[in-house]
Amino acid sequence: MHLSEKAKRLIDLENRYGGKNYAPLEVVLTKGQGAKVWDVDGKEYLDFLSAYSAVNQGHAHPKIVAALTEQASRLTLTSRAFYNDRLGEFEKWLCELLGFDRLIPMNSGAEAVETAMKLARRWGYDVKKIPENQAKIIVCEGNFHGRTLGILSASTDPASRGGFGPYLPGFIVIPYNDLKALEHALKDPHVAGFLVEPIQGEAGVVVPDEGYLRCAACMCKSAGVLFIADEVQTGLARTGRLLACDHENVKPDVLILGKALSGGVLPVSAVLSSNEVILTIRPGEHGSTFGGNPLACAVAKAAVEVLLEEKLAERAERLGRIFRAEIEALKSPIVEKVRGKGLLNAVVIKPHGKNQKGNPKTAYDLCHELADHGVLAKQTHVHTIRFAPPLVITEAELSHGLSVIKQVISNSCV
Ligand code: IF1
Repeated sequence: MHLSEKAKRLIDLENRYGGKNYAPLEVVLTKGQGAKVWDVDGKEYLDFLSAYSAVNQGHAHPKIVAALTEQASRLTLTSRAFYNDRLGEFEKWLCELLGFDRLIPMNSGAEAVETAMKLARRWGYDVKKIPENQAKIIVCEGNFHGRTLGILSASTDPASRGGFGPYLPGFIVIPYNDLKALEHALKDPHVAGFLVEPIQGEAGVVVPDEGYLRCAACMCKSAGVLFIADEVQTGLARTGRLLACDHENVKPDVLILGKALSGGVLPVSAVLSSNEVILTIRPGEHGSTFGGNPLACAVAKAAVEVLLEEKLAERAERLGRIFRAEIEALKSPIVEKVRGKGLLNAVVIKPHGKNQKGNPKTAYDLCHELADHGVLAKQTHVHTIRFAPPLVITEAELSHGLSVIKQVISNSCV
């Protein structure tokens, strides 16, 4: 990839002064609009990552930006020491939309997951009467719920977890998409919750068998265990329904939202549940300076309204089918598999040919070639490329993106 002096300088700055906890593709972005982004040299790209599904509504959505600027000039933060005129209205609106009694607002996805874990434990002690310090949460192999110490204690990914011990106890790890394993784990009377992604994102967009979520929720109910859906990535229209759980008509006991809850404008997350669960945490027992701030509430309400007004779930469903069908129709010898739901898709690439270093080409090499040709996507693990454009992508843009992707795949085989 050719880099301008300006791009090089900016990359060098990050490399020199930032922590090295990321290894980004060498593209330096400066502007975005809808499904498009531009780099500092004016080159245009189609964004097929959407900041890991945070920008479902598209970059710089006028309605969300208007809500942001209007509210920013009036009142941004009060802390929860006082009431504000946006939080209650937002809570009522979102709870009624999604059918929950209450919510706790947080900022990042990880904080919302931590909140859900604390709620599960507290509910386990107060309501289920699990003996003190014995509560357990069931999680799945290959999970990704964020990067806090609590969450990485539940992780099975050596890169997320390794070298950060000691770990928090109280997790039972079972294989994903395995109801027998869940049935067995639920026999433990100290289990408070089952925390699960409706589709595993980081694991490579792993879609469970049809019926898995419905059966899992049902089994949790019989066992008196909270079914906790981490919809931070799958939620809010990405998979072709407002929630991925809606595909199976499952209503989680605890729902975790983040990312697209703000359309990628601010970190806004939330945990939604029943009175019975949420009210187990009392004043002073949980919170955050920024959680529920008026700016976040104004932005989040606008962001979710955009999803509904523009029917972005339906759009994701329709365009997702086109995406998968076109990649499958290529019948490329290097495409092992195409999977996903709505506009959360992954293409598994077989190692093939040789890259500049003389090694077989992988998803990583293809992501570089895609970027050269104006399509931004990100590999996950070695062999999988995730494709998740903003849901506002037009059919013409999708078809242009697909022609680039197909061309890069085809050229890469020879
Ligand atoms: C990074 C992956 C995506 C998530 C689910 C909670 C969180 C995430 C299901 C935490 C976050 C991110 C974080 C991002 C990479 C990314 C990711 F590849 F790691 F898996 F999206 F696919 N639950 N996912 O996917 O939310 O605290 O980050 O707001 O760079 O770590 P957060």
